[in-house]
Amino acid sequence: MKITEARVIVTSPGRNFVTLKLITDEGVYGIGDATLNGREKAVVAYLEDHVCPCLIGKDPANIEDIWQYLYKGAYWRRGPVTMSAIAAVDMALWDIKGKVLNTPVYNLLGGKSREKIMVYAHANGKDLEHTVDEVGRHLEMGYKAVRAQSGIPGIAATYGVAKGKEEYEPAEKGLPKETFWSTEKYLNFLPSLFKRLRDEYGDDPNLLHDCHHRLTPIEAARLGKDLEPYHLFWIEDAVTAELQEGFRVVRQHTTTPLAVGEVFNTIWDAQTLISEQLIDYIRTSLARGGGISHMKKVANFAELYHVRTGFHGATDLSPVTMAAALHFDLSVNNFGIQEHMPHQEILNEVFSYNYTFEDGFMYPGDAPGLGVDIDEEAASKFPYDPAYLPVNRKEDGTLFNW
Ligand code: EZ4
Ligand code: CO
Repeated sequence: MKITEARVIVTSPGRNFVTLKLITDEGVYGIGDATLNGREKAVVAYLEDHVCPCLIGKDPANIEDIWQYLYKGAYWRRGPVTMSAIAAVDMALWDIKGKVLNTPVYNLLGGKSREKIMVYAHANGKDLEHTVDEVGRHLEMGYKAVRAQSGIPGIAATYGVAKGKEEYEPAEKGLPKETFWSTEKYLNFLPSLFKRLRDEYGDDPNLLHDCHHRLTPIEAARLGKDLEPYHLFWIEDAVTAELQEGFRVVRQHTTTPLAVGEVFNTIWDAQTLISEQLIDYIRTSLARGGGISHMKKVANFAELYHVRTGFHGATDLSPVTMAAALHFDLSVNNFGIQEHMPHQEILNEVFSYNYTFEDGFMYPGDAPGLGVDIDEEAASKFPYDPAYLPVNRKEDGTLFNW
């Protein structure tokens, strides 16, 4: 079998997605997600100009060899653009292998390690009471785990809070929007939200929170300690992790579990974090971390150090990544939790998928391969719509982490 064509499909049903389709001489094809939020066209060019031509004529069965060819063969290693492109190729190859062998991808990854996959939902509100209501609404929908993000008194707009009734979508049309931030106001407010949530809903629900890279290690340590009475499932991205050793400070001070890694690209971004047991959950999605082949190695390495998976699953990850993640989550022993943000209804005009949600858990389905498809004709009706993630400043104007 040979790859005869590699097509990059850019479409915007509600938001932008980049999808790679690999077609073989036997008619079997596979698809992969190459969406890099706010930098989509860079991955399109990387794929079209530098990756697709090299794939023609290759045997799609040799997934590991093709992965290494694209990683080592480029000489220039790592980075979000390169690794997103490699991830898309890798997902498409696993999809093809599953279709050729007529079996779902989870079967190729060692089979089922569990029956169902716990997912967490996003609840957010403009203020504390609104957020409490939204958490309740998601618990009523059956979710066993809910992430709570709230508007903060004195801060005009913050990460994770939706403007209208739709799901939170940070990328906005036009040039990057600028928002303003106060760590002091945030740290003073947040424990009161989780106190109120425990008072209202008791000890059972798994509660999560995303700090979105806005704290220093010692600030994260304070937050972790303040939240200990409310036993969160995790705090996410408490600190940016370019300096992996920074997490030692957080870890020394708090028993609140720590999750990080949605912006990581390879194992080398997490090697110290994992081997020193500085985190509890690794969040790198298959789309950012070079696909199934590389993230399988990361998960297996993490397993040695009691670190579990908790993959990123926001709306900028397409149904292809969601499906691939569910196959992966079902198969690895050290699965922890999966993020789940439903896509907009209109996306269903372009993508079809087999995964399902029921009572707080998801299932990848048993279709051969990943069980996802893209309707290219429908996709062409939704042209690329440039959008950027916001830029964040402190109240005095200092450029800060968004
Ligand atoms: O800001 O996916 O946990 N989820 C997140 C997301 C990210 C977006 C960036 O593209 O942090 O909301
Ligand atoms: Co996050």
